[in-house]
Amino acid sequence: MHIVQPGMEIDVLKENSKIAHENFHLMKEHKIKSIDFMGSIGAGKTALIIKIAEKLRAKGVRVCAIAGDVTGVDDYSRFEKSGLKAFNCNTGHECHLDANLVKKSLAEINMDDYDVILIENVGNLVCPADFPLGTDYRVVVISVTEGDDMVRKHHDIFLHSDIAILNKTDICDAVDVDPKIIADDYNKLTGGLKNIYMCSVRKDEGVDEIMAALKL
Ligand SMILES: Nc1nc2c(ncn2[C@@H]2O[C@H](COP(=O)(O)OP(=O)(O)O)[C@@H](O)[C@H]2O)c(=O)[nH]1
Ligand SMILES: [Mg+2]
Repeated sequence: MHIVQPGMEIDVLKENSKIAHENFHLMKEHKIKSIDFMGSIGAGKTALIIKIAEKLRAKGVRVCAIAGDVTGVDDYSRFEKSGLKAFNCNTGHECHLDANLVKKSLAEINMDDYDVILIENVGNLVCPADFPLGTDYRVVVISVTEGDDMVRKHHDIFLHSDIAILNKTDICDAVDVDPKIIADDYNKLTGGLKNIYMCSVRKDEGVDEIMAALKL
């Protein structure tokens, strides 16, 4: 059983927030832009980061990735295989990255070598919401294969992120999901103040618009 002492949760979040500010300022000192990609398992976070990195490299932007996973080197290896320099960051038991883990990864990175750091968070639509990492933007990635109720079921992560991405629109028909339902839920939840982007990483549709929204 997991017991949180009164006040302890607040302290953890306060400490995370303090370190996130330090991470932010450290990256700014080195003129680095950074994005936190949160989202469900299998939504396409790794695929999207690889695609964005390819497009950045084609423009001469120097980019690396931090691969956040509970265990293993799968995403790290995919990044490296694609030609994207990566740093592996296993959380061990935790269901999210936190600012301190990212601080440790930043210490491994020669920051003067990069303009952009793309961070893949642990696949989870609940836990990462409360733990900002100190990035410029927080993004949540979902896909049509998860059904049309993700926004209705997971308010916090959509409210705590700057934009949402609905990936795999190439297979909407196959999974019988209407992306308009998801977009309507998102607009209702956010009062139309934020944008949800339709995207197919596989077909390279919508990725340029996402990059523009993230000022990449
Ligand atoms: N059909 C389709 N499949 C995709 C797309 N993007 C990713 N995938 C596939 O979805 C699976 C999970 O992708 P991955 O990037 O590992 O998701 P992650 O767990 O969020 O990092 C892989 O088999 C990808 O090839 C897409 O736009 N369309
Ligand atoms: Mg992944």
